Amino acid sequence: MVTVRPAGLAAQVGTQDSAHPTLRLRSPEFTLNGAGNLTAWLRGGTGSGSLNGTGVSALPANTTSPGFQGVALRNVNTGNYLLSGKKSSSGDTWQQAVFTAAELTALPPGVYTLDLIDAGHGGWGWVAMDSVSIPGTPVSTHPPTLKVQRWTSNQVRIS
Ligand SMILES: [Ca+2]
Repeated sequence: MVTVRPAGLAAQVGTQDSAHPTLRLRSPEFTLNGAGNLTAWLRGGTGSGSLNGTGVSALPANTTSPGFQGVALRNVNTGNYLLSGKKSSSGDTWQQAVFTAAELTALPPGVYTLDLIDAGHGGWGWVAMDSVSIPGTPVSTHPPTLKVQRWTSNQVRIS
């Protein structure tokens, strides 16, 4: 089990719906171990679309309105997102994104990361994440660290 909490991408109060470079927060690498569902609590907007089958390199450099806002499971070997999840309704209420054990079992073996992605702006153009549970085994034995891949100083907060 890999547990990463809490973490989120959020802008300064009053600017959270503004356009920005696409933001990506990446978990440590892990292999899936079949120990249940992968879950992540999300808050904010639904954004739009799905990243299933999308290459990481195909992510837009900058946000669109709407754009994808949620989590996606990245196969490190191929560089493709195989599953993605987002909220079903925009708002301050926390909702859980779930990749079921059955969905995870159907994936090719390999090394994965879970990415939180904010590629959207406009109304409810922000997303936050908390209490992530990954049925996986860390690739590294070092304590996990969180890395923000792209950011500008006033648009990311990790707390
Ligand atoms: Ca945003």
